[in-house]
Amino acid sequence: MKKRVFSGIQPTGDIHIGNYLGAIQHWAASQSEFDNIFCVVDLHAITVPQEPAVLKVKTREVAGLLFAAGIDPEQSVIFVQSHIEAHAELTWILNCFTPMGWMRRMTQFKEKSLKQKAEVSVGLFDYPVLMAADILLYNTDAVPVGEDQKQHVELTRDVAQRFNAIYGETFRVPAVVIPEVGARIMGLEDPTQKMSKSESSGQTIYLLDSPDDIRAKFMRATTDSLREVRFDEARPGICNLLVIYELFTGLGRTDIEARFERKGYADLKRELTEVVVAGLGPLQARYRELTADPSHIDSLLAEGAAKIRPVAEKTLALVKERVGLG
Ligand code: ATP
Ligand code: LTN
Repeated sequence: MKKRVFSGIQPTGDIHIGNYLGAIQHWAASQSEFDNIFCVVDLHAITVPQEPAVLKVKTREVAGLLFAAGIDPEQSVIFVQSHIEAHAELTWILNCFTPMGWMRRMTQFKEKSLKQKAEVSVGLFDYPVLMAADILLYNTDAVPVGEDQKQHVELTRDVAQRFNAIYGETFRVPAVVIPEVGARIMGLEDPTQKMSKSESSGQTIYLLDSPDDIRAKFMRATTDSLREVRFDEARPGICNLLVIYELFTGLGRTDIEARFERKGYADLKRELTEVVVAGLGPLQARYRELTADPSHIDSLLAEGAAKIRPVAEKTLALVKERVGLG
């Protein structure tokens, strides 16, 4: 039996190379080894205000980009979270088994709620429990995510163990899988902040950016006043550009440093632009093909949900039985 992998991505804003290098690329590369489920988490998206029409469009766009990045519907399931009601229902049940003290420690909530101030919703606070429900419904073994989601997967493990301790073995306890390189791609203007969908466009290279946009953003990227092109974590700007170069070329670090030995930052930025434009080109072309018929993505998503709904319903039925509901 193959191990079950589950991961999710929010249909908010535009997907960027941080999402790609930290998560999506790994999901696509290891597909044949695992039994994979990838979820477009629209219920997570509404934890902050969303324009309804935009949310619908973005949900299809994100799904299209996952297929374009090489996720094969024959090998992996891609579905939309709100298409399977069990996610919301299990969240409620898990809420009743999650201590407030655990939730108050979640750093992403603290950061995001600072930006939102008084408007911050109960849903944003509860976001990690919804994520736990996503993962636990499918008997997940491994959750491949970027660094920022590690704490949420750890909470999922704690909730599963607590529930199992009270009611007996019910949930499989998942492992978090973080890539060694690229787990935290930084912003281009401010390389001390992670590249993020919710930041300004100059910080971020989007998967659907044109070659001109990519060039302009890399050329403006913040570096430092030194000259040497080296992987040095004390120099976050140049180090981040080099990590992106490393991941798009697959070259080793010593080879990369040797290549830029007698060159400057402008050369690195030029070559980086070339490899990223070339790397994203085929993905962008596949995305255009896939979305030429707008109903195509919808039918793949409906098939995905139909295929795995029984797994979610079975877990939910077991949980309700254990708790004494119904
Ligand atoms: P937002 O900034 O709006 O919270 P996001 O850019 O973090 O969104 P998500 O949909 O939350 O995007 O994340 C999808 C996947 O991409 C997750 O596994 C997440 O850990 C990963 N990821 C997000 N940003 C980065 C980054 N800068 N570097 C590496 N991985 C990332
Ligand atoms: N919270 C995650 C997205 C997400 C997820 C999941 C990831 C929702 N449910 C389950 C892994 C497993 C994020 O913002 N990146």
